[in-house]
Amino acid sequence: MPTVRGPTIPPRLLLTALLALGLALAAPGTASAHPLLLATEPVADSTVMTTPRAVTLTFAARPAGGEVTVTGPDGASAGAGPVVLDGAVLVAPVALTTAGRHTVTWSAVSDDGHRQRGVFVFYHAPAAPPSPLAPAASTPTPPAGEPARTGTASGADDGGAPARAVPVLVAVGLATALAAAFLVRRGRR
Ligand SMILES: [Cu+2]
Repeated sequence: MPTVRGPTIPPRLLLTALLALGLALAAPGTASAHPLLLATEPVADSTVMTTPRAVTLTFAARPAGGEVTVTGPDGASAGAGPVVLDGAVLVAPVALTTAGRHTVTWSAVSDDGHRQRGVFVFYHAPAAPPSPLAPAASTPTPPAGEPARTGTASGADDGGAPARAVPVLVAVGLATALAAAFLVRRGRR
């Protein structure tokens, strides 16, 4: 009766097949390590009324390196310093002196050496023409001796301090609750 033997799969063969499937699914994981661009600031195709000091590109994972060039409507570079990698964010300092269409050309390198490239534009439409004599009132002047930081970097730092206080409060609350429970138990004996 050959039909009885047909559907019976040896457990060892099934295990081997499952392992092979697992390996096949795990293999493309290297492709997902490529830095995926999540967001940019300014947003692509947007119009900015302010005068940003940097163009930032946020990736899903920290790239091994990257390059960003920003050019103004006249084709001249709007770069104002070396591009730095801040975690998974590429920060390109800029000095926007001309209103109009700006082009951001970027590339990012993943750990395996593969390079991804992209281009996007944004439009600079300042409410008032930028003047070096009238600094923006909203921009605090860093104290002398402290290096100036980019908007994104300082924003992340500012948000970090209160967030760190929360686990401490939770820990104190838990310790108090445990001590109270312990005292109640002892009191009942
Ligand atoms: Cu790759």
